[in-house]
Amino acid sequence: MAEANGNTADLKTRFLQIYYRLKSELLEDPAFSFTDDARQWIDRMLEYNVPGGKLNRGISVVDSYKILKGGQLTDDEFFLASVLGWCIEWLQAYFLVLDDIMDNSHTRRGQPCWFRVPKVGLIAANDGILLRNHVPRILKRHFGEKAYYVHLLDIFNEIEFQTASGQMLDLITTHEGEKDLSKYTMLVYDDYLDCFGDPEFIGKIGTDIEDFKCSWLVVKALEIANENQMKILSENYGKSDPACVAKIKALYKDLNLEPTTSDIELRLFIFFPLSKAVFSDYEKTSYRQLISSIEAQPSKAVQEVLKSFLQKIYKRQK
Ligand code: DMA
Ligand code: MG
Ligand code: MG
Ligand code: MG
Repeated sequence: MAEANGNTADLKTRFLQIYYRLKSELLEDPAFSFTDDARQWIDRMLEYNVPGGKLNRGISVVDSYKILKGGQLTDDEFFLASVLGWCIEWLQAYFLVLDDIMDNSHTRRGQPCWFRVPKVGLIAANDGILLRNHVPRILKRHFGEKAYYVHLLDIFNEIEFQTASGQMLDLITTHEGEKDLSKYTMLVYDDYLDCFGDPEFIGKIGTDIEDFKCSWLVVKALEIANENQMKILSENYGKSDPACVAKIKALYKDLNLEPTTSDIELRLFIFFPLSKAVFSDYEKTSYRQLISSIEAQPSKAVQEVLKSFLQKIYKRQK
């Protein structure tokens, strides 16, 4: 019963050890006789794409299981929860490898995107498919005999469908925006850190402005811009020229769309809520709304799981 009673660093180390076991199992998969070159390729591809993120998603599975069980996990329970957590990390790696190709991105998790690595290129598209196919192989090996096996397969299919549909919306919406920027409304926006996140810290260089993405920032800017600012938006949004990108970022700052992060600003915000902290205001209101819908959940344990997710992402900087 010597489960992860230790600190967060221990938990992460134990979680990572399970990744190495899963990787070796895949490299030795009896269903396919890999050549040494193939094995090396997969090994390098997995190392490059799977374990290098924050691991929030994967570790959340372990944390949630602990909350729902209401106590510490046995070694077996910890192992199975971690395997499932790694399946989510594998799925995320699959989405990211393909997303970076589609978004023409430069860096991810502090290194060049996989498709930008010499001799990888569009082989990355097949690597993405392989990553996705590793998930059911891992599930079959570790959960194949469980009564709930089919439910696990089903939920991964559901998540993939939802995400791919979301990706499609994100991608085809840019065609609409190119035709008419006013089509970008609050019903269709996405991302914030892409523009104001520090690339050193978030491990990736944002490309939403260049890619004509319908982000929260451009939607809000369209809502509050004056005629002159509107002209700047329509002339510079969606262009890869760094000078155009800089003009958009400067405009966002003029419109007070940058977050207020210092204590002083936050205190000012509390006393003068009408100050122009547009994003921070929005972030706070959303947080309160989420907390009240979580508290409307009948199960206390489910409330706790959802709150632990929210704590991980509220005021996130990466
Ligand atoms: C899509 O969003 C990401 C996934 C994994 C569905 P995005 O392109 O904004 O992500 P990122 O900013 O990390 O490239
Ligand atoms: Mg992207
Ligand atoms: Mg994307
Ligand atoms: Mg993004």
